[in-house]
Amino acid sequence: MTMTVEKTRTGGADYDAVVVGAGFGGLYAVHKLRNEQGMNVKAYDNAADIGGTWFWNRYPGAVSDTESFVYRFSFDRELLQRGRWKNRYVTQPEILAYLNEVADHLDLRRSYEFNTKVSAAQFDDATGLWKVTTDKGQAVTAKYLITGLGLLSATNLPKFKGMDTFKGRILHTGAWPEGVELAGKRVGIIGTGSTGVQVITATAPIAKHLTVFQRSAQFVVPIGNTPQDAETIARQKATYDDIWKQVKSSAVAFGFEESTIPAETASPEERDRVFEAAWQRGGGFYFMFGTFSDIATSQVANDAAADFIKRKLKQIVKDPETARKLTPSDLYAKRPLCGDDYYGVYNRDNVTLADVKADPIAEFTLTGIRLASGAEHELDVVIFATGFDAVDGNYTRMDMRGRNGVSLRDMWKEGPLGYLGIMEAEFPNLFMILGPNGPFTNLPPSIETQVEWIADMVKTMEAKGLKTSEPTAQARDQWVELCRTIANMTLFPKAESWIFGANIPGKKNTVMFYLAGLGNYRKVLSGLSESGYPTIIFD
Ligand code: N01
Repeated sequence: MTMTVEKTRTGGADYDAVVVGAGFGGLYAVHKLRNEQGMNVKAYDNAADIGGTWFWNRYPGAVSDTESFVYRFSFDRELLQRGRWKNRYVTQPEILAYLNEVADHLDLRRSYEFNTKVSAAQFDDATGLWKVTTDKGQAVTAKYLITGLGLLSATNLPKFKGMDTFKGRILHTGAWPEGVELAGKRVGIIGTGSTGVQVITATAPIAKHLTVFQRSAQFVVPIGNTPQDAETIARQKATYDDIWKQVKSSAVAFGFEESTIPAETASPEERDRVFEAAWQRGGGFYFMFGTFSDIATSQVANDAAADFIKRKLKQIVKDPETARKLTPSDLYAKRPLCGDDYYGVYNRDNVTLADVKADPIAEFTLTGIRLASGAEHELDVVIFATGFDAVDGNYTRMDMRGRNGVSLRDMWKEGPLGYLGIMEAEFPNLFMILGPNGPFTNLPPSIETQVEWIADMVKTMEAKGLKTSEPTAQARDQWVELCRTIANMTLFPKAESWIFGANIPGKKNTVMFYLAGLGNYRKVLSGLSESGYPTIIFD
């Protein structure tokens, strides 16, 4: 790619667009606006380099539980054909290397200022520009503000008494430093979500002793990770056009055909046959969406899937008391989890399971963790796999102000709103990538969908000489209501998880996703652009 220096075309502005984030979303936005539309783009990331989520989440065992062939961008044929991966699931170092390769291939790095956090963004009614302020005290103006802040990047670090006096090391999986050595150490892990499952299975074989502090027992199926042979990869590369067509018209975009057969109508023997095949195949989303079509919507189907997993757990875990603690008591309706022999980990002599729902963490001592019962666990390292203030957490931690100084934090205090997961009323020319009420899928295909729609709208505005765009409050409210209605057709709101903000004390439990799938979401977006954006106010 030849080096060019773009000139700002927006009168009175420092840049045409500011992009925040150097993950999948931000990188693609810089490419679309700068490389394809010739805009002068300034980009920031708080991290020291490219990668977003995959820069920070370097914990042992970090892997994407989406299969390697669809955990990447689809838009660049050359990059697709160059793609390298060893296993069915792509690891964090591989993803980070891939995103760096994308950045170099598309010459994106030169637009970025790293180690720079955007602390505030304010829309100026008089100039129609955004003023973006960083933690280094810089302030720049731009017509468009594109935020690729990540769905899961504001870390949730619960506070426990005595944490500051603990003599060992405290780490959060979402801000993992270089050079951590867990081998031979007494390690405690708090949290058993997707991250917990990965870090637990990776740590158990190397730690001197591992204590898992489990608050909620989880349904975990095998991931089925295997080396991927050259023939399979060649076949995937040769059929990418068909693969992406299928992915983008599917619901969860994981690269498998979702089932259309309800478990409700299947016999118990047939259900078990299908669940067993899925167990052998591996994959969390596959187990929930590839087996039967109604696991997430029918209590009968959900119970059948849950019972199957519970039976497996009982067969695998040798100690009946540990098996009892590991058995979930709620329904199977959180983000589906998968792991590499997760339940088998608890058969190891060097692993202890502490049920901190029954016996909560009372405090950190100088040398470990004491539970309410008085039981003490001596530890050298405590790993918090306690998740994130998801979806809106990154937005509300920033000071964002739209028309007439309206604060996003105030607007979203009863739960985030947002139109299409992309825009917000009274916040002109703000385009969020994976903002609230967007699709719940394998993320790269949803990110591409959103960035392409944003770039199209920007192109239309530039061609017509328009200054601002924002959704009507009515369209936004209707979208939020639609997301609620769809969510209530599923069993997901009945389980307590970050998907509804239930993991953060004090956070209002609310719908934050459009759960009707990527295919339907893409139809909504294309319908809007083809009909001239009837729900958007342009100025
Ligand atoms: O976070 P989580 P995560 N005391 O919120 C527990 C994506 N992801 O980082 O269930 C004790 O799911 C909490 O307990 P409970 C993926 O979308 C993707 O694991 O609230 N425990 C729970 O067990 C995923 O869903 C990949 O009762 C406390 C855990 O901590 C999302 O990230 C890999 C506690 C948090 O689980 C988030 O997953 C990894 C407390 N005070 C993650 N507070 C891929 O493979 C919380 N917990 C692509």
